[in-house]
Amino acid sequence: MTEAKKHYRTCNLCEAMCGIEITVENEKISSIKGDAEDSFSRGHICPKAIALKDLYEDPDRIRKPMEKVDGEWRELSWDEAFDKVVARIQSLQAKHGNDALGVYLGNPNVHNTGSLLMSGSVLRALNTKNKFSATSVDQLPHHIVSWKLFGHQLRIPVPDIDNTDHFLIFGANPLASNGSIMSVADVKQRLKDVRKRGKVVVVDPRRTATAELADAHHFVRPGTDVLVLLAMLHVLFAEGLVNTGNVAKHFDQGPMSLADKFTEYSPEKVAPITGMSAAIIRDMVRDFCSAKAPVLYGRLGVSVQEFGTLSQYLIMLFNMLTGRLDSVGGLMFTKPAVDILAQSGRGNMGRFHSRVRGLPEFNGELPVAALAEEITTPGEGQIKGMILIAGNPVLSTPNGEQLDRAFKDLELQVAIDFYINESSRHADFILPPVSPLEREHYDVIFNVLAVRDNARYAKALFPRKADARHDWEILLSLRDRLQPPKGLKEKLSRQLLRSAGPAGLLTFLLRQGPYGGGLNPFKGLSLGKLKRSPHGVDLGALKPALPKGLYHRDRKIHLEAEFFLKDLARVDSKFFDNDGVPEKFLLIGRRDVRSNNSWLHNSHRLVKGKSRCTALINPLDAQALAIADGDMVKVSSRVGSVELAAQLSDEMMTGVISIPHGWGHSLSGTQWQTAEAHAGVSVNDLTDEMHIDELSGNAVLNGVPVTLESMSMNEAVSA
Ligand SMILES: Nc1nc2c(c(=O)[nH]1)N[C@H]1C(S)=C(S)[C@@H](COP(=O)(O)OP(=O)(O)OC[C@H]3O[C@@H](n4cnc5c(=O)[nH]c(N)nc54)[C@H](O)[C@@H]3O)O[C@H]1N2
Ligand SMILES: Nc1nc2c(c(=O)[nH]1)N[C@H]1C(S)=C(S)[C@@H](COP(=O)(O)OP(=O)(O)OC[C@H]3O[C@@H](n4cnc5c(=O)[nH]c(N)nc54)[C@H](O)[C@@H]3O)O[C@H]1N2
Ligand code: SF4
Ligand SMILES: [Mo]
Repeated sequence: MTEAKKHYRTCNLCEAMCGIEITVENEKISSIKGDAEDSFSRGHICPKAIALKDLYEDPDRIRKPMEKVDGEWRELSWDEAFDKVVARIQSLQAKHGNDALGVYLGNPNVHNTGSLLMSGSVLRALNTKNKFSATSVDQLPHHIVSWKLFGHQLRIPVPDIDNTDHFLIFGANPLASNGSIMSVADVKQRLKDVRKRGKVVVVDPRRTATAELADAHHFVRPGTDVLVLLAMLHVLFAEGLVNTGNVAKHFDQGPMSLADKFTEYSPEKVAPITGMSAAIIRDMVRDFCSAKAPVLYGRLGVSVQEFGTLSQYLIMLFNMLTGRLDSVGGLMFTKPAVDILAQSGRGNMGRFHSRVRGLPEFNGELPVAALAEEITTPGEGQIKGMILIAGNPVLSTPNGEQLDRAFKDLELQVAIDFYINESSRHADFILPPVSPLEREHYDVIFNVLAVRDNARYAKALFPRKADARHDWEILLSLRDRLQPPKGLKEKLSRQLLRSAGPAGLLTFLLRQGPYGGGLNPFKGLSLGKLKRSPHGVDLGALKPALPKGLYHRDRKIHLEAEFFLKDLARVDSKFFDNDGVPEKFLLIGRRDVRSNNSWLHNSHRLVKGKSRCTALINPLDAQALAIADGDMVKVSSRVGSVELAAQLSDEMMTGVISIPHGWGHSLSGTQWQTAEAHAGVSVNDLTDEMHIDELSGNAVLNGVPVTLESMSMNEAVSA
């Protein structure tokens, strides 16, 4: 028996960036634990970290390139695969135009150092307008707000959780998600610490684990946060509570001029629609303003709703009007060791629009809610082929069933993924990268969003096998064939990039970054130093950064009231120009600590036990429809219906149903062996691709009108 070896790295599965300690004996992982000495996560992990071992060992994980021939998968060599894929892409684009090729980038790309640093060139080589990503089923509103206000789409301030004494949370459940646009490991303890200093208050249509831990929880009717936030701003102005503090001098125009925008939205007026009483709304604001270091934070529950962008703007405005931006304990900007903002576009919107529905691009990407129609609607620019890079849009984007049908008819589909999922099952080629433990890791993006500045780097635990490829190698190989180097100089520089790899780029980026030694290789934070610091380097608590931290040329915060508040017309027509609230149920999502979007469901330890894909319903609603706990119910929307078991709980607001996303693994042709028993249904067979946040094009995944019926009388189902 060989000696046990310890390996330290950051778990890349979610945004929390937990440090883990992996013990390897005889080439096998014998344990994965939280790294107690990690500079950021202090020993915290969740059950998913251990699934890194399952993922590495999973016999179902694809390890060789594959081509589908007459409906059967066959393996091929990398060179053969690259040649064939590129030939097919080129003939498709030659025949139908460049835009006939669509690209979808899924969430794991941002958790992958090599993909993040090296995917740009292949995307440019593909030269298509039809680029989509998980951004438009997620954080697009945050990018637009930061781009408009602070001048850079990635300049997103995060709650200073370690210093706030009053944490007001709208639409986030960090106890399940482990934090989002707030990279924070060990969030439970950190929230408990906030409570010791003051209060945690949660606004959510469901009494989640986070709400249970909080001092107060208020139900809100899904999709009506915008009204609550407008009323909160109304109270700020009406009760003379505006105090912009240190933020005041950074505005491009006086925010007091906005007062009259909110006069119409008194708490009394919005209360019946939102389900939150006027007294609660008023007290929430007064309480916030009487705390020493309060912060208002809104996340996914607020972003993916009909007024997601306006709501995120109002959240930012509220923080600014109470002096809580760039202030200790408030919303703070980070200072990451790799300054990826300097390397990326600041943002752009509406330079072109989607062909069929005319939805605006943001940062060169179109809203994914428009993907299916771009495939199915004939005409110039119609998408005829797709490349999926680490994504599963059939399960993760609205009206997934329609997209599934659209994918079937494509002339070409290529997936870069190590599983055959519900989307890549339609592929002609699958190019599988190595799994996370076989590559190096440095969190380029989530350090931009972390509650403490820190830097950690880990080499691959297992070197990649000779016949395996990293994501970045796959991307560069495609690019080299699509766009061969023009001369010797370019050939050499590409070879140099390949041999340097992500580590080479990181060496440069760290040196150029705010803690690096610049031209002096012996000074400052370097990759070498990180290699010698397996538990990472703490770079300190977040510090005020204005005005230098602003990206507008005038170094001012642009209020941009016109751009955002023009959407009030839509708010008024939705909520006030009709006969009140519709009768239907409203659907929301939910996350569980043992799931990760639509994948990791092949890890037995993460799916064992009772199925988690249930419809959570308030017992009063269930009673009215004669639904008992465990009964099969049918939930239907404009676009489709699903049948699943009901789970009754008063943690749900009445009139609201919750179904988790990422399930629905029952489709044939996939490789989810373990999940088969827990296939579940896809909630995105209910979400509606036509129901979007019109200001951004972001999908509406929360507050979807649905009907609910009992199926207990249906013998086919009860049998
Ligand atoms: N109804 C509803 N829908 C939602 C949400 C919701 O709350 N409700 N949430 C939305 C959100 S926030 C997101 S981010 C999206 C996520 O949606 P997607 O990004 O489309 O889907 P994932 O489930 O993350 O799919 C990840 C795929 O990437 C593969 N993968 C994992 N790691 C790697 C890697 O390193 N390289 C490669 N090449 N492949 C890899 C996995 O095998 C898997 O097939 O879902 C969205 N959909
Ligand atoms: N375990 C686990 N962790 C994850 C993921 C995962 O799938 N599983 N996914 C990762 C990803 S990609 C992301 S983006 C993050 C997301 O992380 P979070 O932003 O924390 O998202 P959720 O946990 O979905 O919490 C959203 C909350 O919003 C509530 N909500 C729904 N509709 C409304 C509404 O209209 N108004 C209000 N106020 N609240 C509403 C829901 O009930 C839910 O409690 O999580 C990440 N972490
Ligand atoms: S919380 Fe996220 S980063 Fe931490 S161990 Fe779990 S999945 Fe990994
Ligand atoms: Mo996400």
